[in-house]
Amino acid sequence: MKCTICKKPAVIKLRHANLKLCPEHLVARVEKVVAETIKKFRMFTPEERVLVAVSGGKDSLALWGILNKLGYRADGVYLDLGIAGYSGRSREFSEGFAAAHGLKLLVVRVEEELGAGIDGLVKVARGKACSLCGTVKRYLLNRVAYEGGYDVLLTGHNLDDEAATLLGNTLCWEEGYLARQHPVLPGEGKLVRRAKPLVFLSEREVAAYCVISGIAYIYEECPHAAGARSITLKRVLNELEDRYPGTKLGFLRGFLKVRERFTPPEPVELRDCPSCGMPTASEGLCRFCRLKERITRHALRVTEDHGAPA
Ligand code: Q46
Ligand code: ZN
Ligand code: ZN
Repeated sequence: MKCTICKKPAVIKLRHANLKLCPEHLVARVEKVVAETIKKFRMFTPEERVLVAVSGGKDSLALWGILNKLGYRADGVYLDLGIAGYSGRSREFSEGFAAAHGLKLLVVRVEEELGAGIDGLVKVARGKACSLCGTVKRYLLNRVAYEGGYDVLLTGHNLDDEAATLLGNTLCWEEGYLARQHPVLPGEGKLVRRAKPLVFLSEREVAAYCVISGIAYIYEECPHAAGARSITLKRVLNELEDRYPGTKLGFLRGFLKVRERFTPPEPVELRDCPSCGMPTASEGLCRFCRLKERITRHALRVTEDHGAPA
């Protein structure tokens, strides 16, 4: 197999792009796609302060590395979620990458902010682990970005992630979620702009980029991911992609074209949470503060039970 561009030995075949690429041209393609996506969707400018949500996985570390190479001013933020057998390792990879590249990494421990990590939270709160974790991550990442004065918060969602989310939202006709699915969401008040510069790159391309560039990342999946709906959606899309190359890219690109025809839902009025001051659509406490309260109440009950005379 030869590289479509230079005819040297190719290491990857990208059927959806009709390309076979050598290491050098794979790296060049990935960086070019990211640079073009940032410009096309006006995600941010070189003058703006960028914060990358870093998980220790291939996508976020590749993204951080690429931004650095492209000359953007990007710091990282790592949320230590408190997930046994996963958080410690993912933190090591994140800190290792930051140290090796001389980059600034903010580390936030969920347990310190919430009173418990995700493993503790799932024991006391109703809801699935990933849904609770999603609430905590969205809240803390936004708050860190806002308090740090960053212009934009980036996540490493790739094409496979985006296509799976889109399929999930389409199957249930989740109009609100569909209206908000876009490579860049503008900021407003205390909600910081969010963007996903890897959405047009497949998981395979990003993994190959990391291997070629010598980026060490965590291979293990979060233990809570087992059985998640997103994994089934990805498997279905992979089967389609195998048979009809370009399915995922066409699905996402087509959606972004027709999305403009959808009527956006009425904007939700946001208020400041009376406890933390961050924006919320609820009348009272924001969802994060409600979870925090639940954990505090649970901890108090446990202390009282243990402290009560027999
Ligand atoms: S970290 Fe959190 Fe993911 Fe683990 S609990 Fe689910 S959402 S799977 S990306
Ligand atoms: Zn080549
Ligand atoms: Zn709050």
